[in-house]
Amino acid sequence: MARPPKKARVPLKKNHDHRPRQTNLTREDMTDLADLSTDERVSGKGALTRQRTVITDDSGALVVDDEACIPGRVLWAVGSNHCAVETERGTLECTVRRLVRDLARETRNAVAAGDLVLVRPADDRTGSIERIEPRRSTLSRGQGRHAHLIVANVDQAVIVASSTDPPLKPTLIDRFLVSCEAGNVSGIVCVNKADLIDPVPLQPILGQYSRMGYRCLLVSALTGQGIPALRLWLKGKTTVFTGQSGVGKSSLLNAVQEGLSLKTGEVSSDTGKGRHTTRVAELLPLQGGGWVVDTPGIRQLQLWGVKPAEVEGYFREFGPFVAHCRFPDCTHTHEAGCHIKAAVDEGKISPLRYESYVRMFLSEAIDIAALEAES
Ligand SMILES: Nc1nc2c(ncn2[C@@H]2O[C@H](COP(=O)(O)OP(=O)(O)OP(=O)(O)O)[C@@H](O)[C@H]2O)c(=O)[nH]1
Ligand SMILES: [Mg+2]
Ligand SMILES: [Zn+2]
Repeated sequence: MARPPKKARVPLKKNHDHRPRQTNLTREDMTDLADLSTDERVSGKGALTRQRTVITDDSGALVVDDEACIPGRVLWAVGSNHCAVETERGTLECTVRRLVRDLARETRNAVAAGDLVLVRPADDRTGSIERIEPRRSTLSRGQGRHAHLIVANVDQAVIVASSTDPPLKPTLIDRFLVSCEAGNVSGIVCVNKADLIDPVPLQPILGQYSRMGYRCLLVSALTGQGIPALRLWLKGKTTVFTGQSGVGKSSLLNAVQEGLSLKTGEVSSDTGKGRHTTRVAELLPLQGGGWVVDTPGIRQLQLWGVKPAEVEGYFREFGPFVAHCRFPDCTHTHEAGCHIKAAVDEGKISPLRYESYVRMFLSEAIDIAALEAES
């Protein structure tokens, strides 16, 4: 028998996490201001004590009026309060209930493409998201003190890099792989623009990922090389395409399925960088079954929710060696008796991967120190 709902005190997002801007208000700022006038009761003791009593079920999920709500899946979301949700009544354009937004304390955006939600329809075109269901996987990135949730509930991520133009950056691939591991998403390494290079020098890099158990593919959206294999891997799954701007994520998706007609853009001849052609992460159905999410390219990937000491755990190939380091809290950066460093010297761990590890370990440590110094 279902247990009765219970009351819980929950902390909410602070009202003023950042200094309010005085001018140039964007549409998002306007909705935030409109929210301030709601009648929610807030403790008078300042932002730190802002809490509210909510009704939850056994699993801690918000109790909502089931009769008035229907389940759905977020196809795309812009900011925290505007999204499209696919439901049995068609696609509804939705806002997000204020409490749901306030409960998303860690993330800048309350909802993301792929989120499973309960919607209260207002009419046959619009509605309001009343609850977000627990996520089985996420892909997020840090943005200062907050996370930006890129996508939720995907099975796998195709980490797209280009062989050149923009140049291949193995350390960025490693960052994406760590981010996938941390979010419970299975990572696939996909190097695009195979038509522009001699593939031989690339083989050792792809080989290193294959040996670790990651699926890898050298493809060309232009010539179609590798596209049938990619199509096969996407079938029946929900897959996000992620990577730097200009590597060809949208072009690959267009090659996988004619008719997607995603907008693609030139790589700047001055900077060698993409121009951020894709603006919003959007869930799209595949004809053969499955879903894909095209995402805007990102320049830098700041990890989220990964402490420096946890980074080693996301480097799969370190597993057999870490327990043998002389010091149990070895950071594998400078310590004597470090078996990770020994494995690098003996050719058992790739020096490129080790370099990525050290960079990630140090940058996470620096980021955390900076945030602590700020507060
Ligand atoms: N030569 C070659 N060019 C490609 C290939 N794939 C994509 N391009 C070109 O690379 C440029 C960028 O492609 P997009 O598909 O827009 O890249 P994106 O990763 O979606 O970029 P953002 O949306 O900005 O993140 C375009 O000019 C494409 O024509 C390829 O396989 N070979
Ligand atoms: Mg794109
Ligand atoms: Zn060590």
